[in-house]
Amino acid sequence: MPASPSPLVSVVMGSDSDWSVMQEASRVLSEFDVAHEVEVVSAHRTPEKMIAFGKAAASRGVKVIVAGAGGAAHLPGMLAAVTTLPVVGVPVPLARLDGLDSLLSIVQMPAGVPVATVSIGGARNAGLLAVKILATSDSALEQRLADFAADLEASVEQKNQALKS
Ligand code: RP5
Repeated sequence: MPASPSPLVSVVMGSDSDWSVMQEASRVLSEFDVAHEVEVVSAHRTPEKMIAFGKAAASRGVKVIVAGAGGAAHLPGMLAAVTTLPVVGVPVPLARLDGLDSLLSIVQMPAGVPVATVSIGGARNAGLLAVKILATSDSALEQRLADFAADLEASVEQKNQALKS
């Protein structure tokens, strides 16, 4: 079996229970054929793994981290604190508080330690943002994003026409 290419994006989450949301990030990365990895890393339950993972990511060739967590969602921010890589945070909605707690935990970072936070449950956009970051230095990926945007536009017009017919 050929070795899989080394991952350019790390999709990480605080618990396996976040996967139902975070799989959308992985899915869109696959749609764009972006090599990525998926890992459960918890800021609270596996803090030492989380620090080691964040510190090693850049040297392993990872370019963007997409990190999702719910509740007291400290994972994206803590990873951002120990890496120079851009971190995209996904607030995962839990049964209580509808994800507002997750959003506020991720978005309200202190100056100097940014996390690019997407909407509650917005893992697909998080993956797309990672693709866009990679596309700044990859013209083939940039073209695929342009085609994707054109398809999106066409699909809106198609639905508009269907509505009228
Ligand atoms: C967070 O706690 C995880 O990101 C998850 O969203 C939440 C609940 O985890 P489980 O109790 O379902 O494992 O750290």
